[in-house]
Amino acid sequence: MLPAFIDKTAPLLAQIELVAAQAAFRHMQVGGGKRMSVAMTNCGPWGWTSSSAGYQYSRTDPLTQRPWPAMPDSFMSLAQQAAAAAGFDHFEPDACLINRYGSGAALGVHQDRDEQDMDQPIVSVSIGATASFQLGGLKRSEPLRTLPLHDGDVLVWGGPSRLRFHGVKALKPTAGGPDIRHNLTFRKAK
Ligand code: MD3
Ligand code: FE
Repeated sequence: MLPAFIDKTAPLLAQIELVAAQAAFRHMQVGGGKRMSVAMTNCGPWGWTSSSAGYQYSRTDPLTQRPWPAMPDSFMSLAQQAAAAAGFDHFEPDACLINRYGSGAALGVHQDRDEQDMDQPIVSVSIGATASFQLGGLKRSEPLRTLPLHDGDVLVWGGPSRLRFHGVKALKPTAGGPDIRHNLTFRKAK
């Protein structure tokens, strides 16, 4: 955990807007045709997608049939610096999933297991409103701990933590603060 690894997230937000101008945020469908409350887009060679057909990494955006926008250089260096600080040298992410949480948006408890090599970490970056993050163990039945994720926090999930169950409770923006939260997750998908 690298709390407040980043001191200014405004430049990241500007890059997110540039990505979203090319690959719009959308609410993907999950199991049984339910629409996710979190809106998502991607940048980098591979993008995570969900449809009635299931979850998969795709080279193209299903909304446009075009390749996902390039990963900004600043994203790549941030991900590599954070991974290195946590002991993962030579991290070469080929996917960056961008989640957007409006008021009330939540992410159900899940494992991230759509990537090929579980020895590669996932780097996550929190931007904007504070989230109530839920962290479990390696089995769904294990209890969940709740911890806040603040603007600028960066987490590196590697080794035995890579397959821990986790989720995000419904976003409750606080008065006077940002009312949206973004989260970047850098992955080696393939
Ligand atoms: C623990 N995102 O995109 S970030 C996801 O805040 C996802 O949007 C959340 O879960 C969000 O899949 C949580 C923290 C996080 C990200 C990836 C992990 C925790 C993780 C992978 C393995 C274990
Ligand atoms: Fe996840």
